Amino acid sequence: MGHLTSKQPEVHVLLLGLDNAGKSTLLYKMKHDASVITVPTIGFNVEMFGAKKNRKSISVTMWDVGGQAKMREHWHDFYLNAAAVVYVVDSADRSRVDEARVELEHILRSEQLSHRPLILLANKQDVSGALTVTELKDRINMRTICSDRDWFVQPCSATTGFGVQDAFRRVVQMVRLPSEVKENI
Ligand code: G3D
Ligand code: MG
Repeated sequence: MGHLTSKQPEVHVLLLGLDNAGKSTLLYKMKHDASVITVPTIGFNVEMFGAKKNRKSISVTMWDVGGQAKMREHWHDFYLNAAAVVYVVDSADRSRVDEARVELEHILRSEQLSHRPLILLANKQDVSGALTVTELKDRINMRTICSDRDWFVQPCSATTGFGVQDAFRRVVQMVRLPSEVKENI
């Protein structure tokens, strides 16, 4: 459904990742520059942002779909219109990196998301002992699993705000507007 009053291009971005990765904290930090107390997301959170891309105003809608196992089966419902995927990883939880990788591989196999850019957020960098971007890139095997798309790994901390605006700027830079996608069909 378009907004009849506005010609502003709209893009939808998926914020995915395991439960407890920090997706909801990140969404609210991006939107309000505020730390909010999050509760495990049942269903989804959604926020709209204004941004500039190629000197045009665009609107970016970010969907934070609950990460618990029982919600993951609904992720594909949100894939259809997604212009990019932001995948959030808890860099401080070494015990779940493999689980995060397997889930990401599963997401990337989705037909609807083929060639969509992937921005991997190495979250919780404020925690001492967190995996660095380089370590995470290796553990997640980014070069191989993202060989067919644009990708970028951004370190951040959703609680302190470190890297959060950079992450948003990167998303805006990497998404393709609906008009650009059509031209390439
Ligand atoms: P989710 O939406 O991906 O499931 P949440 O994750 O945003 O609900 O965050 C899960 C927990 O991780 C929260 O802690 C939240 O405060 C914490 N968290 C999120 N991002 C960061 C970060 O960058 N650094 C640190 N240290 N913690 C973070 P609680 O204790 O409320 O469960
Ligand atoms: Mg949540």
